Amino acid sequence: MTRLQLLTAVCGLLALGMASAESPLQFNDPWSPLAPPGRTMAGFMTIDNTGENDIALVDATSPQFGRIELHTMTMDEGVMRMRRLEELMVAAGESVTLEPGGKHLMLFEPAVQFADGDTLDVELIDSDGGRHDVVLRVRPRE
Ligand SMILES: [Cu+2]
Repeated sequence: MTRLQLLTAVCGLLALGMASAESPLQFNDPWSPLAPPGRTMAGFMTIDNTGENDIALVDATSPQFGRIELHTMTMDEGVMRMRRLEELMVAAGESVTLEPGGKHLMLFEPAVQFADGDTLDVELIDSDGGRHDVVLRVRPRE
Protein backbone atom coordinates (compact mmCIF):
# COMPACT_ATOMS: atom_id res chain seq x y z
CA MET A 1 0.00 0.00 0.00
CA THR A 2 1.41 3.38 -0.97
CA ARG A 3 1.30 6.34 1.33
CA LEU A 4 -1.39 7.94 -0.78
CA GLN A 5 -3.54 4.80 -0.67
CA LEU A 6 -3.11 4.61 3.07
CA LEU A 7 -4.08 8.26 3.43
CA THR A 8 -7.12 7.71 1.24
CA ALA A 9 -8.17 4.71 3.32
CA VAL A 10 -7.76 6.63 6.57
CA CYS A 11 -9.77 9.56 5.22
CA GLY A 12 -12.48 7.16 4.08
CA LEU A 13 -12.71 5.68 7.56
CA LEU A 14 -12.85 9.12 9.13
CA ALA A 15 -15.65 10.14 6.78
CA LEU A 16 -17.56 6.96 7.68
CA GLY A 17 -17.05 7.61 11.37
CA MET A 18 -18.39 11.14 11.07
CA ALA A 19 -21.41 10.07 9.04
CA SER A 20 -22.40 7.43 11.58
CA ALA A 21 -21.95 9.73 14.60
CA GLU A 22 -25.47 11.06 14.35
CA SER A 23 -26.31 14.04 16.50
CA PRO A 24 -29.08 13.50 19.06
CA LEU A 25 -30.09 17.11 18.42
CA GLN A 26 -32.92 17.78 16.01
CA PHE A 27 -33.38 21.24 14.60
CA ASN A 28 -36.85 22.40 13.69
CA ASP A 29 -37.43 25.26 11.29
CA PRO A 30 -33.95 26.84 11.52
CA TRP A 31 -34.15 30.26 9.88
CA SER A 32 -32.58 33.69 9.72
CA PRO A 33 -34.34 36.97 8.94
CA LEU A 34 -33.18 38.86 5.85
CA ALA A 35 -30.84 41.66 6.89
CA PRO A 36 -29.41 44.73 5.15
CA PRO A 37 -25.96 44.28 3.54
CA GLY A 38 -23.11 43.74 6.00
CA ARG A 39 -25.37 43.74 9.03
CA THR A 40 -25.09 41.21 11.83
CA MET A 41 -27.73 38.50 11.40
CA ALA A 42 -29.69 36.34 13.82
CA GLY A 43 -30.56 32.65 13.82
CA PHE A 44 -33.68 31.01 15.22
CA MET A 45 -34.91 27.41 15.59
CA THR A 46 -36.23 24.89 18.05
CA ILE A 47 -33.65 22.37 19.26
CA ASP A 48 -34.87 18.97 20.48
CA ASN A 49 -32.49 16.73 22.39
CA THR A 50 -33.60 13.20 21.51
CA GLY A 51 -30.63 11.64 23.33
CA GLU A 52 -30.11 10.46 26.88
CA ASN A 53 -27.50 13.02 27.86
CA ASP A 54 -27.81 16.73 28.48
CA ILE A 55 -26.00 18.75 25.82
CA ALA A 56 -24.48 22.14 26.54
CA LEU A 57 -23.85 24.14 23.38
CA VAL A 58 -20.94 26.48 23.96
CA ASP A 59 -19.89 27.76 20.55
CA ALA A 60 -20.80 27.88 16.89
CA THR A 61 -18.95 28.37 13.64
CA SER A 62 -19.75 28.88 9.96
CA PRO A 63 -17.60 29.42 6.86
CA GLN A 64 -20.10 32.15 5.91
CA PHE A 65 -19.57 34.29 9.03
CA GLY A 66 -16.58 35.78 10.80
CA ARG A 67 -17.91 34.88 14.22
CA ILE A 68 -21.01 33.44 15.90
CA GLU A 69 -22.20 33.89 19.48
CA LEU A 70 -25.05 32.41 21.51
CA HIS A 71 -27.21 35.23 22.86
CA THR A 72 -30.21 35.81 25.05
CA MET A 73 -32.42 38.87 25.54
CA THR A 74 -33.18 40.12 29.01
CA MET A 75 -35.28 42.98 30.31
CA ASP A 76 -33.05 45.49 32.10
CA GLU A 77 -34.94 48.39 33.70
CA GLY A 78 -37.55 48.30 30.96
CA VAL A 79 -35.03 48.00 28.13
CA MET A 80 -34.41 44.77 26.20
CA ARG A 81 -30.72 43.95 26.15
CA MET A 82 -28.70 41.21 24.49
CA ARG A 83 -26.34 39.17 26.56
CA ARG A 84 -23.87 36.51 25.50
CA LEU A 85 -24.61 33.03 26.83
CA GLU A 86 -21.66 30.99 28.11
CA GLU A 87 -23.67 27.90 27.28
CA LEU A 88 -27.04 26.92 25.94
CA MET A 89 -28.18 23.82 27.80
CA VAL A 90 -30.49 21.39 26.02
CA ALA A 91 -31.46 18.80 28.61
CA ALA A 92 -32.03 15.17 27.56
CA GLY A 93 -35.55 14.76 26.21
CA GLU A 94 -36.17 18.49 26.34
CA SER A 95 -36.24 21.25 23.77
CA VAL A 96 -35.07 24.84 23.67
CA THR A 97 -36.50 27.50 21.40
CA LEU A 98 -34.44 30.27 19.85
CA GLU A 99 -36.86 32.98 18.74
CA PRO A 100 -37.12 36.72 18.12
CA GLY A 101 -37.08 38.53 21.47
CA GLY A 102 -35.46 35.53 23.20
CA LYS A 103 -32.47 33.30 22.79
CA HIS A 104 -30.80 33.43 19.38
CA LEU A 105 -27.64 32.86 17.40
CA MET A 106 -25.82 36.09 16.59
CA LEU A 107 -24.12 35.82 13.21
CA PHE A 108 -21.37 38.43 12.88
CA GLU A 109 -19.49 39.53 9.77
CA PRO A 110 -21.45 37.89 6.93
CA ALA A 111 -19.13 37.01 4.05
CA VAL A 112 -21.69 37.94 1.42
CA GLN A 113 -25.11 39.53 1.06
CA PHE A 114 -27.72 36.79 1.58
CA ALA A 115 -31.05 36.70 -0.23
CA ASP A 116 -34.43 35.15 0.49
CA GLY A 117 -34.09 31.36 0.20
CA ASP A 118 -30.32 31.23 0.77
CA THR A 119 -28.99 28.72 3.26
CA LEU A 120 -26.55 29.26 6.12
CA ASP A 121 -24.38 26.33 7.19
CA VAL A 122 -23.73 26.47 10.90
CA GLU A 123 -21.92 24.01 13.15
CA LEU A 124 -22.93 24.10 16.80
CA ILE A 125 -20.23 22.88 19.19
CA ASP A 126 -20.99 21.29 22.55
CA SER A 127 -18.93 21.26 25.74
CA ASP A 128 -17.48 17.83 24.84
CA GLY A 129 -16.30 19.11 21.47
CA GLY A 130 -19.17 17.37 19.63
CA ARG A 131 -20.32 19.10 16.48
CA HIS A 132 -23.90 19.44 15.29
CA ASP A 133 -24.67 20.66 11.78
CA VAL A 134 -27.67 22.86 11.19
CA VAL A 135 -28.77 24.61 7.99
CA LEU A 136 -30.69 27.85 8.42
CA ARG A 137 -32.88 29.22 5.66
CA VAL A 138 -32.91 32.97 5.05
CA ARG A 139 -36.37 34.47 4.76
CA PRO A 140 -38.12 37.78 5.38
CA ARG A 141 -39.18 38.51 8.94
CA GLU A 142 -42.97 38.19 9.23
CU1 LIG B 1 -27.73 38.96 19.82
